[in-house]
Amino acid sequence: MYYQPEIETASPEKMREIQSERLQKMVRNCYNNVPFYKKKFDEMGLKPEDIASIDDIVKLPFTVKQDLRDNYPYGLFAVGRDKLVRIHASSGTTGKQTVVGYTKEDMLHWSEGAARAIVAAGGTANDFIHVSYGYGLFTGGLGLHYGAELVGAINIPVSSGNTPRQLQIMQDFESDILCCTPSYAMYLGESLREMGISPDAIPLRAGIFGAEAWSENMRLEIEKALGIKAYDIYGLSEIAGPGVSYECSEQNGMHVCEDYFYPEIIDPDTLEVLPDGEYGELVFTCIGKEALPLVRYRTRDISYLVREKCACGRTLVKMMKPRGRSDDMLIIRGVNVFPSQVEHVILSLGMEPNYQIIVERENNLDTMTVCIEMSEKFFSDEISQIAAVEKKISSAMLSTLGVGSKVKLVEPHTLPRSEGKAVRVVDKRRI
Ligand code: DLL
Repeated sequence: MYYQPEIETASPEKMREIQSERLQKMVRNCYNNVPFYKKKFDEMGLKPEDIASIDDIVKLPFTVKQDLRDNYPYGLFAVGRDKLVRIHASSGTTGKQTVVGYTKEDMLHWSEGAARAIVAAGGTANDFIHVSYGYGLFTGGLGLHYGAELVGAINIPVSSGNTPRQLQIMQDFESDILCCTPSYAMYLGESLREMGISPDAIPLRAGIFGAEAWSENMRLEIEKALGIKAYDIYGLSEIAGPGVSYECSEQNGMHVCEDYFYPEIIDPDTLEVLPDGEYGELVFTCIGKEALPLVRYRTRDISYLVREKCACGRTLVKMMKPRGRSDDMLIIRGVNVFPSQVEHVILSLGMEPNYQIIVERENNLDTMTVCIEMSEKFFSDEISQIAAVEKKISSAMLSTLGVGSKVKLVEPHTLPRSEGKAVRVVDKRRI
């Protein structure tokens, strides 16, 4: 039920002790080995000795993605080549990619996070773990891969792509737990249905899905399409990779591996730390990391923290499903819109989660068009009512988002499918 009960169910006092000790060590590492941090601390008149416990974290400066870009590729590393054992990088749709590095110890801690996630999703040493996250510089594939091996489970490193082959392997190799993005899980479910295979015919029992924001409704769709329990997993390459936090049997918020990755929620404008339960920007400090010890890294992800003992028995603080990223947030005629809100409306009206949001500017005015794919059934049964359904979705969208949008129902299989992270927004204003 737990992978490391001594940590996952530790008392708050014990956890603070671990965090305080690790933070002090980390700050010394930053000061002595990363010129970028030494300069920052000196400018603030801050010495490593000023950090005596985890409460002193608020004295430390923030780090942002641009700092990694400015110091590309290895400028923020605290160790030399002799201690590094692995490099990963984030795809980086804008600007340079972000390069991250790990020592042997870092690899172990990251793998422990992924192992905790697998066990929390019900995985055991007897399970076949089907890893369909991409392998390579992206942390998804290799993150779950090492996690599965640490659990002692049987890892099937399929990587992404070739959907019919994925389904064949799932059936023939008896995969128990599937690991991929939620949008790819949905696509696998859709392909099963098209091939006339019942979800009961595949042995899968659970899935560990993350790397992008997904709604509760999407969880229900996936669970139905694949006949499994769907668990969320969160992570980012700058901090480690998948397994920074993970869901348990309660499927309600992700336990943060706070012994390695200390979370805070801040107001992105004032940079003040917000109390538990309030939405804000998630910030992590890599208190257990040697190679890339980032201090108060601003993730841009919008979430909130819950610090109650969970029914699963874990005491680790929970972060609730990220609502999206502050940089994914669209501002449509002055109104803030998250793609996840659009997804919520679409799914709550019984449509399938194949949609794309297109934002344009006409005569200096923002316009938002939501293209939603019809299911085969809908397409044949209700073709005469398309205009009425579009109107219904559009008015639901207006009342939820507070801004008008055009809704366009499109034919089945006309929107692009993704084997990794889905592209939900096409913002032509920036092109
Ligand atoms: O996506 C690591 C990962 C791989 C996580 C596999 C989970 C599973 P990056 O490519 O660096 O790393 O992207 C990190 O993805 O800041 C979030 O915006 C988003 N993200 C990751 N997991 C979730 C999740 C990997 N469960 C960025 N829910 C993060 C919402 C997520 N967003």
